[in-house]
Amino acid sequence: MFSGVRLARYAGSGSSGERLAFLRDTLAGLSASPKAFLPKYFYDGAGSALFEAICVTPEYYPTRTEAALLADIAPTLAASIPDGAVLLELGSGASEKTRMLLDAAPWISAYVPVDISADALDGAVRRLREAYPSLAVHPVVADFTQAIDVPKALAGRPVVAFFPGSTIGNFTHDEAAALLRFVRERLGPSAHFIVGADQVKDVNVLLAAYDDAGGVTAAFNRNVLVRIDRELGADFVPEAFEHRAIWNAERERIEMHLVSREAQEVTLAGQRFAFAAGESIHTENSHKFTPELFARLAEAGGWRIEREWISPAPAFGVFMLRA
Ligand code: AVJ
Repeated sequence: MFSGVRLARYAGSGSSGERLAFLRDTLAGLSASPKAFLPKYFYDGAGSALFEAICVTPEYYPTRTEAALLADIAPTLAASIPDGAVLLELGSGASEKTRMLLDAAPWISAYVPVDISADALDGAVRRLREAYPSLAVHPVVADFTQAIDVPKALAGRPVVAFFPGSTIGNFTHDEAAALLRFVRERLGPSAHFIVGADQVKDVNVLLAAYDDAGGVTAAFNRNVLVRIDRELGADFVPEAFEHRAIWNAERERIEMHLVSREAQEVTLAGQRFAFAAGESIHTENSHKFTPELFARLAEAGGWRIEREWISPAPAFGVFMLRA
């Protein structure tokens, strides 16, 4: 089995294909109008660590709310996890919530964490192997929208996919339905899929969660500029951009932006990009759901909802889907 360290060398952001895709997407985003980046590029090592820091701010309720809900329902979830199942997690990051399932269903035979950040996977895998010595852990460094593969060594075992954290909120409704369908097609007709989806709620609660007083979310947002400078050789001055979180009521989503404090120019790969004062780069969407909306997307993706749980306020949903 590959160690996390070797995987990092194979397929981490250090590989030239990854760097090229990052450059291509960043150039396209800066050429677009309005300017926009893809949220998956937040997650270099520093960005993954900043996200973990966001999760423990007082304002960012999703992580602790979902964790409390999962702790409550873990026995029920476990009851539907087949003996010897492979647990496949999309965007596993630090794999903290995973432990709740592993503890409740010790008959899970293998764990396949899929994450775009080799650094985040490395640490998570090291800690999990120590805590669960009899669990087979097969980390995969990948963009889960492009590739979801159960390692060949585990073929034939029942698969339970796990997609917590409302990461699905990063996608538009059409993209989310397509992703749900992609997972359904990759995992086959016997698959189970446990998805966490944050719910529409009081706008002030939402805005605070994406603009914490300690400035951790602002640092997370600006870190993508730091990363573009370091990995792609651009000359962004991160502090010349202001972090902004807004609620888009029509689309029911929080948007994060980086707003240019003044007119300025930035150079990337020999191309110059002009910013007007107040012009923004749209860096992330975080869609919020109702049970009805989530059900519609799940059905569009070929799933049916076997059970759903919504926490007391601040409302967060966990959905158990069957193919
Ligand atoms: C990891 C995508 C679920 O959208 O809430 C946290 C990322 N962005 N604060 C989210 C995030 C700003 C987070 N997801």
